[in-house]
Amino acid sequence: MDNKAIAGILYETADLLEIDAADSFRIRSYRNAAEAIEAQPQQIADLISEPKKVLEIQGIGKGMLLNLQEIFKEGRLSVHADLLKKYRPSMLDLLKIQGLGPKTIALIWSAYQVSDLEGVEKLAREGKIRELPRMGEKQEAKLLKAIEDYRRIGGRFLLDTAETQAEKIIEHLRGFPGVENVTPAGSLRRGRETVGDLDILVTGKACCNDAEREKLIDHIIKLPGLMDIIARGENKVSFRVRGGMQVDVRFLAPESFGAAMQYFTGSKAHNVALRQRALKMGYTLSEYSLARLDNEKVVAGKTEEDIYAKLRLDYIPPELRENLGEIDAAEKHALPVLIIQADIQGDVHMHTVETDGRNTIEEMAEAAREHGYKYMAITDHSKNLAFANGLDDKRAIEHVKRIRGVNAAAGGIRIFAGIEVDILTDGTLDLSDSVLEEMDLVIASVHSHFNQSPAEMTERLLKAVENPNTSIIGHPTGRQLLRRDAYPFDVDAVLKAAAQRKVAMELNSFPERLDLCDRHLRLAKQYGVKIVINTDSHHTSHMDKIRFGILQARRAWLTKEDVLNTLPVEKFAKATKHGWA
Ligand code: DGT
Ligand code: CA
Ligand code: CA
Ligand code: ZN
Repeated sequence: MDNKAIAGILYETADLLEIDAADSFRIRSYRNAAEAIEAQPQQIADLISEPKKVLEIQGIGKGMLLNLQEIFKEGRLSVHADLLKKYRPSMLDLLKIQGLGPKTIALIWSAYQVSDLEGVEKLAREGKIRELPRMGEKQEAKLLKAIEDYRRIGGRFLLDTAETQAEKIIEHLRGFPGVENVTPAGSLRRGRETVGDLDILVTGKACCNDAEREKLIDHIIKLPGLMDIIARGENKVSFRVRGGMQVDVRFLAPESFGAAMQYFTGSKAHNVALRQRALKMGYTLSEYSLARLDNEKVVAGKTEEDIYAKLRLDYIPPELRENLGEIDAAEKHALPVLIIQADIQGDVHMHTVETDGRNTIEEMAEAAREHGYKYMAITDHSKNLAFANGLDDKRAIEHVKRIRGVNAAAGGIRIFAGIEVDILTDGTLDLSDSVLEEMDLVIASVHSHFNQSPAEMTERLLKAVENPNTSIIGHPTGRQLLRRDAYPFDVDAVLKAAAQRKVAMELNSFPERLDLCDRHLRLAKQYGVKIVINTDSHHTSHMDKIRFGILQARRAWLTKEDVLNTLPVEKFAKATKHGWA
């Protein structure tokens, strides 16, 4: 069992304990342990024989160790299994509904013995939810809206979930006789912020011969975590894995690999436009090849590069294939030189144990150095975020001193002393001006009262942009993918103001956020607003997530020049403190 699976059991146990109205301390201990295990670079499976090492992990005490030992010995956790027997697994789905907490779920269960989505929806439509204690018509209507939202976004997955699943499949097929290449295509390859189903392409000798292909499919369906087979055909097998994701695996002959990559990478809109272009030029483009219309002679198919070249286009990176002008630009040799991860010189949004991070300044600095960064910034929370132990003026100043101390001792990396300060409801910032002035870098973020009117939220953000101490607006729209929509506000107005004041917008790389999104990033570029790509790391292991941000930046046609943290250290320092040149 891997760390993610263990964390999954512990998270579920915490949720079920909450429905069970257990002691809050106990609930938290499960959640803390789950978080710690999720963030642990080493597999617990490798450590479990040495209890001492497991106990060294912050957030795991003696009681939790016993639980972990039970998981490895029995393959299950009895607390978890008992709770699932007492309640219903469907309650865990209900918890995903925005605003439906464990207490309400428990209440609905005890009043109506209903525990599933359809059942709760029916109760709400019949006006039975409003009759429960502390509920009313308003809460009932909200619940119906939340169920609708859940249905709308349901069935899609975060980019990192899809990537992990793709890697598992690639790993499973590595070294299988007759398999040469296993490559993700579809929305994952395009780096879309969420993925519907996973498209995997396989080439090699094993794909070209019926008997061998059957053996290959027999092997594929032994994939750990495979739940059920949806379709098994000659050229394709489709199945569902634990967690609900559908996977389409296709088998291809090497001579048509490029054509298939092109076709199955999509997007559909890009493919349609490309096919029309091919027809106009006297070709037909399919998943097998690019061929002449008159004599069916194949002119390209082995590689994508050949296909684009034959269509007299520069190679179009997958992230741009959305039919948003890329074909025109490729024809005119006007595609942008997209930013790459190696352009990033520093990650400037991260938290430490001083607030809700899991590592120290030194540990974060070490990790940043390992990433090859020339600089970084520690930006812990401010006091408005009480549950994160946010800093007040006094602690913020002390923290700055500590950061400067570590910076002075650190070799090879510059550590900026920063803050992620809350933007309060009226647009003022959560710390005194004099304290903010002391900072090398100020990220201003909204973390509360997301339900203000669009006009109020616009005012709030404009005021934060106008504040002379603000360098960057953090995760500017507040969305959480598959969970919470962006708070509505006038994006154009805020971007215009930011361009004028030279306040940068963050691209937060956390797969749950990816905020700004690709569309808004492109808009920001049009307005002349610079972007800073950050991870918002709360643990050293989170710094890797920068790649998801890079993908979105590329989807937005951003180049190195559009992103401030590609600048060398001194230029970056100046740009954040005094505005870019
Ligand atoms: P998703 O799965 O919703 O995140 O998005 P995609 O883009 O991965 O879409 P998907 O899985 O339906 O198909 C993968 C690519 O294959 C798609 O971008 C274009 C191509 N494709 C698949 N099926 C069709 C089809 O029936 N017609 C056309 N024109 N293209 C298709
Ligand atoms: Ca797909
Ligand atoms: Ca598909
Ligand atoms: Zn934040």
